[in-house]
Amino acid sequence: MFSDNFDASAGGLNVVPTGWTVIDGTVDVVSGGFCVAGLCVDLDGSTGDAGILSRSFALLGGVDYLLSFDLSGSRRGRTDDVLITFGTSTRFFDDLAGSSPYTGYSLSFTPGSDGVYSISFANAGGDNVGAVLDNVVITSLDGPPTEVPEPHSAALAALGLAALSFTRRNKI
Ligand SMILES: [Ca+2]
Ligand SMILES: [Ca+2]
Ligand SMILES: [Ca+2]
Repeated sequence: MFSDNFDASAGGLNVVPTGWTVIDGTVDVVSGGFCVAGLCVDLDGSTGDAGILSRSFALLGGVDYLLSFDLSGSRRGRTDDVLITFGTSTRFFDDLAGSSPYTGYSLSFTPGSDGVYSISFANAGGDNVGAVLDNVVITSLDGPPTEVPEPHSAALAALGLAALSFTRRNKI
């Protein structure tokens, strides 16, 4: 339902990637060997105050969502603490080594109700050298019903009704 490889953002120091919000501090949009491909984000900008990269989404209650992303160490020797959040789910990288290669990580979240929820990537500290982020993707594990091809809809609906009546029978 969402993906951004940052390649459409403008590169530069202390810039905000297109469509994102940077709270309290700055990030850099960098390129070349820092990235999986194209452009990516150094989570600690160039103002001595690491940013929190954030973005909000309207999500449906009860649906399982998966946030996945590629995260690398700073590639400049320093270690970094990085906190990732997705709704109420969190994932913390404690002393992520500068040499830690790009790795795909994920974080799942199931909203309790329909609403607007955020993802955020926060690098601790502010030495202008941060962990590097590329390829942020959110998928809905349940899949929207609109993706079901038409001819199968009726059959699935019938199956759903059968399951419902089965459930009801079992409750008695
Ligand atoms: Ca990229
Ligand atoms: Ca930086
Ligand atoms: Ca740092």
